[in-house]
Amino acid sequence: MSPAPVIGVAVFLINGNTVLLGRRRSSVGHNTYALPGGHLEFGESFEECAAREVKEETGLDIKDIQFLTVTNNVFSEGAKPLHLVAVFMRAYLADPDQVPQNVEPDKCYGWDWYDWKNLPEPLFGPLETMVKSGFSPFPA
Ligand code: IPR
Ligand code: MG
Repeated sequence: MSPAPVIGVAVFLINGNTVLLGRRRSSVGHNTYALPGGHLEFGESFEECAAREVKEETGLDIKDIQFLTVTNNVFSEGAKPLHLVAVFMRAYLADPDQVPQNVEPDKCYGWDWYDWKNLPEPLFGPLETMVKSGFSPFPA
């Protein structure tokens, strides 16, 4: 039987013209650059999940958390099929002087700020799809 779809909340944490990305150590999307985020827990709002995941993964506190869009991602190839509903949020640093920490080094090689016009490669699949479609997380 196919596994149930999973819901992931990903956060475009915006700092000037840059966004925060980390290279994944996890098996899904291994070595790709991804936004902070993770699985939605029972009863959580998207905003609560965004704040919790960013804190758990980077130690950062965020503010002005807003829903941007949702994408439906089915990876049927490979040993472990995955259906990921990716909920994309936007947020800002609560304290602009706060520096990201690699709180979960088993899951990520480290966090850094990347210019939106000069993103690293390869990007995590769902993020790459959005970037290629011309999506921008910055306010119009
Ligand atoms: P966690 O919850 O460990 O941060 O999960 P994630 O970063 O692997 O993201 C969840 C979506 C997955 C299935 C790509
Ligand atoms: Mg995560």
